[in-house]
Amino acid sequence: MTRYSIKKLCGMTLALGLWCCASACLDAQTSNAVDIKPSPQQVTWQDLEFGVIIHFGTNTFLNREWGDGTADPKVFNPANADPDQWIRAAKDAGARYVVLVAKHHDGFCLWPTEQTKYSVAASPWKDGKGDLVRMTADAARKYGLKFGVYLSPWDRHDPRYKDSAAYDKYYLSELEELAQNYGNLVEFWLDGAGSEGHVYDFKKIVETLRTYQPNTLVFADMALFEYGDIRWVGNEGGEIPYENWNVIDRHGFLRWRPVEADTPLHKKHWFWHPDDEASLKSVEELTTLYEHTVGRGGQLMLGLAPDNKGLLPDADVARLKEMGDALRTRYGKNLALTHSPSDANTSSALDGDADTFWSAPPGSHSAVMEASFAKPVTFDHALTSEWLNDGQHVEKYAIEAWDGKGWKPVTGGNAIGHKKIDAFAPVTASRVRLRILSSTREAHIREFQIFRIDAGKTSSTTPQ
Ligand code: FUL
Repeated sequence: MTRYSIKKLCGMTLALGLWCCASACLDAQTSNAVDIKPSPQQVTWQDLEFGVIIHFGTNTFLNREWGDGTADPKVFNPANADPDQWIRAAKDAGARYVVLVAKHHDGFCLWPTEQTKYSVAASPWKDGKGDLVRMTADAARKYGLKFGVYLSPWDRHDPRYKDSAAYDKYYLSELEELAQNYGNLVEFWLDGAGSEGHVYDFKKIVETLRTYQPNTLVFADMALFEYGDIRWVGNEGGEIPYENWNVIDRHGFLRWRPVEADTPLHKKHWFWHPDDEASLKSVEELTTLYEHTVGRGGQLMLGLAPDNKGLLPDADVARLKEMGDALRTRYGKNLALTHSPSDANTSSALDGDADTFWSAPPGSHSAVMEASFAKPVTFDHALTSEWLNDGQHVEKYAIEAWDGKGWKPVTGGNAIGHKKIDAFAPVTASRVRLRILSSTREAHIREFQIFRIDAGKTSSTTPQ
């Protein structure tokens, strides 16, 4: 049986490695990269764009980020644990999926597992009869969000952790409970923190997951070169470096690996801490996070932390709503919808419908798509989205506006991918065009949208 030892990896180094490696390697890999497409599950997941990850456990009651596994389960006693409130707040922000940390590094389980006594069953909460995985899964589904779980491989409580084979057995049994009893899981989070040097049987872990959950995507920042369906961005700051390519190599395993950027709502704090209002991110920071993650073709995973009563603090709930309102205001009025009549192909990218797309001529490697308007429109942001089912093809693009005499550059970049948001100084024009300057195959554009967001802002969301 193949076994793997964990090593935390920075995805972007390897991503860049694909595009920058020596010529023989580059030829072999890029010719294959063009052929690689996402699975239907990855396509569906990428459309979710924005999720939340929820941390709640003994740490919440002990003012800790990383519990050492010695906390008495009796400290876990929230007076009013209310996953409905958590999920409503996440939904207000615009999130479409939720991952619950079912077990963090301290080993304490939020469901009444039969595999250890170190769980909510040993706590006074609901007289040991509660199940937070069940409550959170139910709440997520009630409000239309997808549900997934995080099960920390690193376990600082369980004595079996010292013995890899015994611990694998334990971990697999925990996983079987989660995979069999809580409905469809959208994502399974394998966190590499703390596991350096430990050997896990990941092949078996993923096989077991797939037995019960064939559609779950595995998030992995560790040595799951063959299996990881989602890659870690390499930082916890909510920043996806541009350019962002979906097909990247991991130790010779070239796969479609979309990126997820996890970052907490409170700076550097995944768990709740008393008197921590000052670390709450501002609305501006949150919209920037969105634009530097979703706006660069990846997924935003925002960390939420219920307090020791089991509720998200009022300030967090209010901030999440403000974030959602700000995003709805910024991207709620797509000026491209007011375009003059055009051919059906072009309309498919200007119609605000992500299920239709414009196609460049078959076999082409460059093409132009134009939107014209009866009256000039003023805009300072553009949102472009590539139809990825057939692979990621656009390598270079430009957005241009007609000034009455000629086409003038507005903005541009290389990768588009799932979504690309560009910000620029306001432009007024009655003709705007998207030029695909280079694509590996003919380009497919789901959406080309323009917005007037903040007059006067000139900084680009794309690092130059
Ligand atoms: C990290 C963990 O060590 C943090 O505590 C948190 O759970 C974060 C989402 O992942 O690796």
